[in-house]
Amino acid sequence: MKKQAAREQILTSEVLDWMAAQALAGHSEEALFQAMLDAGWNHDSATRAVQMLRESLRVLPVPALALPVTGGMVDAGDKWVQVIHQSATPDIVVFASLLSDSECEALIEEARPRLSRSLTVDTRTGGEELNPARTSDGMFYARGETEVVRRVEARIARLLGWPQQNGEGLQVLCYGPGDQYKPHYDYFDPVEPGTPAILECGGQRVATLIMYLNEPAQGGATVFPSVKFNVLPKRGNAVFFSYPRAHPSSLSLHGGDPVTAGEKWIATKWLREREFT
Ligand code: PD2
Ligand code: ZN
Repeated sequence: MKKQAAREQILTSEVLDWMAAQALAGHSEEALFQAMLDAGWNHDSATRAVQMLRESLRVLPVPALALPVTGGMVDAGDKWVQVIHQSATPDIVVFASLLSDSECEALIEEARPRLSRSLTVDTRTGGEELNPARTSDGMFYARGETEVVRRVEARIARLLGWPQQNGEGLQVLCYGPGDQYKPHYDYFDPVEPGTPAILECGGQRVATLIMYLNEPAQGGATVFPSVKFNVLPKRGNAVFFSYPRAHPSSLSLHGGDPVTAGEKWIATKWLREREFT
């Protein structure tokens, strides 16, 4: 880094990524702090940068498959569920028939009249914004809102050993032809100014469960570009993944490929560190 007069610095994701790469390569916080000062950062900006680094590399407890897999099956309380894929780093589990056809139907039909163009949480402000990277329609169920939602939430809590209160309400999304969800991380970026306000209710997102409510005629795979793994949408199936660090080193980058024919319906459950209110 080039030497300049000490000054206020804006901490960008790029700078944080550079710091994280150094930290993960074994450089101490003290060495990084000194490198920031040497590069012309003032004391306060460099202190804040090191705090952000600590926040984004903090290892959080995450949900995981909580039960023994016997002959490829796990007991989810009210039914047995098949595990058809398991991999580590990131922890990814694919379930077959987590939901029944009638549960998928009910989630779609109760969501349909309530759909509107999807918004995402704006981490700059803590509010919500239209997101061009996500061209689907969506809605949120309140936690425990319907009998089917309660049944599905109980099943998820048991499978993943994570309290129901630590989950956001189920989000249902409908993608039409051409709609997609470009690759992104589901955690809230610690660098963004709106993130502290978002974390006040429930802490970080630590894991995601995407449940497929139907099968698009073509396209719409969920993709994990960092680990070159794809999941094809199949009604009732689901993909779970966790991210113990709110940082790209979690390898949890994922997206929804464009739907090229038909519609794709999913329900997503995001799991938080603590009770989500
Ligand atoms: O629809 C998907 O496959 C998808 C991809 C990426 C959904 C989400 N993210 C999500 O709901 O966070
Ligand atoms: Zn996502």
